[in-house]
Amino acid sequence: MRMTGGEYIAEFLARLGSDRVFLLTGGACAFMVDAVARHPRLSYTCFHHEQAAAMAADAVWRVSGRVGVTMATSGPGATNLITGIACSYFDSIPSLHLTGQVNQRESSAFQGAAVRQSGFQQTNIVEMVRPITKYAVMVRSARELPAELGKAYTIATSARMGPVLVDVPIDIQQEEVEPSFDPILTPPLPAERSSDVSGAVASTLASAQRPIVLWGAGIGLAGVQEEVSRWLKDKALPFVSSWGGLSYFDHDQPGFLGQIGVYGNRGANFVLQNADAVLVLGSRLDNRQRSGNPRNFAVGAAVHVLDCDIEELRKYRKDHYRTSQIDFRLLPAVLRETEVAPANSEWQAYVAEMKSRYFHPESDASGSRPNRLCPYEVVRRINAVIAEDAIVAVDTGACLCWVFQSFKVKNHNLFTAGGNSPMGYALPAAIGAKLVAPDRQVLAIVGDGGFQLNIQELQTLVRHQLNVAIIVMNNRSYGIIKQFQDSYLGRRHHASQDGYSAPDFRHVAEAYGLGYRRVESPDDLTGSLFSAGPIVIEVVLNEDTRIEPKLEMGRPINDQFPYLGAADYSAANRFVNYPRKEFPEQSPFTKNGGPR
Ligand SMILES: Cc1ncc(C[n+]2csc(CCOP(=O)(O)OP(=O)(O)O)c2C)c(N)n1
Repeated sequence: MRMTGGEYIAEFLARLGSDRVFLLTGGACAFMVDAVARHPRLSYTCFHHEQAAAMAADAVWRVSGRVGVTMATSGPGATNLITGIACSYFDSIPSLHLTGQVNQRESSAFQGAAVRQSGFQQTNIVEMVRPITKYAVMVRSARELPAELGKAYTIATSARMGPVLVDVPIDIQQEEVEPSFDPILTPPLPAERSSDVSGAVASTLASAQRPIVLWGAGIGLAGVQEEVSRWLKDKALPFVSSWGGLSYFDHDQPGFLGQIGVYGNRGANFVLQNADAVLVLGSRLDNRQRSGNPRNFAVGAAVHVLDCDIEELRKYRKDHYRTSQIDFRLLPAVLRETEVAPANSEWQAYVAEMKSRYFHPESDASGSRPNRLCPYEVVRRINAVIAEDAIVAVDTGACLCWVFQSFKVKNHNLFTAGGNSPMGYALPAAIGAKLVAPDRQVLAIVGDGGFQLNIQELQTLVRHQLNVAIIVMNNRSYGIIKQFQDSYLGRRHHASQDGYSAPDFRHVAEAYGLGYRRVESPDDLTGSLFSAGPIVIEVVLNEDTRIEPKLEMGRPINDQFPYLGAADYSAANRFVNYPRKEFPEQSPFTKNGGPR
C-alpha cells in the first residue's frame, strides 16, 4: 500500500511509540501535521511557541523514556525550536524534530546565485542546528524518508544520546512512497571486555583510604541506576551527585551526602575535596561542579572518570585524570567485578560527621529574618506535601539552586535543562511531562523572571485542563543575577532589578482561567493545592532572598560563602591542605557576612 511522505512519517512515529507530537503548525509542515492528525494511534498537542514544544519534547524522554517529537514550519517555526533542541543536546536527551521546508522547486528557482532566500520562509535549518544535534538532514526525495528517519532515530537513541532533526520539504510530504519499516534495533552491547575497566577501577579504589563516588546523569541515562545503587550500598561507599544525577536514586540512601559544586551542599563538597580517590560515573564535571578553576578540584585525589563519550575523556589530558570509556549498560558488570578495599574507619567517621553537620540545613540568612520567607523552607515544605513520585520540572536562576540544594528525591523525577539552562524551560517541560504521565502529580517551579519567557503556554495548560501546579518563586527580580552583581559589580542591579518588572500573577492566572494561591508562609502550602487542577501558586519572597551556600570566584568548592570560621573550616578540611585565600578588605562579605 503506497502512502504519502507525510503519512509515512506518521506511521513511523506510531510504530516507535512516539505517539504524541508537539507542534505549532504552518504552511510548510501542514501536510505532515494533517497526516499525524488522521493517524488513529497518534495525537498532537498545539503549543503557542515552537521553543516550548521542543522543551516539552525534551521532558518526554526524561519522564517516560520515549522519544519526544516536534513538528514546526520552515523559517521562524524551525528557528524557534533551537533553544529547546540545545537543551536536549547538552543533557544527552534523545528527541526528534521534524521541520517543514519550502517546496524544492521554489528553493531551486535561483540556482547558481548566492541569494539569501528564494522560497518564502526558506531557512537553512539543517546548518543552523548542526552544532546542537547529533544528526540533521534535509530529505530530498520521498524514497529517502524510510532510511533517513530510521537513521535519525537510531542515532538519537544510541551511544551518547541527543536530538536529531529531519527537514522535510512540502513536495516530499505529498509525494508517494513505497513504505518499508525496518525494525529499529537497540544497538548491541559492545564486545569490549568489561573486565579491563573493572581492573582499572579496582586499581583506583584498591589503594584508596578515602574513596568517594560521584554519581552522574550517565547512570540514569543508561538505565542502570538500580544496580549502581545496590553496589554502593553493598560496598558501603559514600557518594555525592551532580545535578543531572540527582533524579535517579532515593536520597535517603545512607551513603548519599548531597550534591557538589558552586551551589553544592557544603558537606558533599568537603568530602569530595578531602578524598584520595574520586570515582566519577557518567558526569562531565562541568565548571558548576569543579568551579572555574579545575586545578582546585579534588587536589589530593586520584580522579578516575568513566564516560561513554571519548571526547569528554580527552578533555582531562591536562588534569592527569584516569579515564575509561565504557558503554554504561556494561557498568553493572564492571562494578560487580570490582574489588573495593574495606572502609577506613577514620574516613567513615569524618563522612558521618560531615553528613550530620552539613546535609540539608540550607537556609539563607536573609530569609530567616522576621516576616520573611526562607526559600529552602518553602522547597522542603513542597517536598513534604507532594506525592513521592511527583514530577518536578525546575527552571533556572536562584529558584533552581534553592530546589536542587534542598529537595530530597524519593521516587520523584526532578529535572531541569542543566546544561543549556534557559529561562522558560520549566512550564513547557511540565506540560510535556503531564501529557505523557497523566496519572502523576506534576509541578513546575519557576522564578518570576523565567515564568515570563514561556507564559503563553498557560493557554496550553488550560486548553487541555492539565493538572499542573506552577510554583512561582517571586522575588520581583532576577535574583541570581543580583547576587552576582552584589559580589562583582558594586551592588549595581542594572537590568536585574532596575529596568525589570513583572505583572500581577493573580491577574495573569485569572486571565487564562487558572486557579491561583498566594503563599506567604510555608503552612499555606497544603497537599491539596497540588492536585486542584491547573494552578499558579505565587510564593512571595523578599527581593534580597539569596542562595546560600554559594561559591565566590577564585575559591575551591570547599570554601563557600557564607564563610565558616577558621576552626570549622579546618575541621572540615582535615585531610587535605587547602590554603585559604585572604578575604578582601572591601568585600561586602567581610563587612556583613564574613567568616563566622
Ligand atoms: C533565555 C535566557 N536568558 C537569560 C538567561 C540568564 N539568566 C539566568 S538566571 C536569570 C534570572 C532568572 O530570574 P528568575 O527567573 O526571576 O529567577 P531568580 O533568580 O530570581 O530565582 C537570567 C537573566 C538565561 N538563563 N536564559
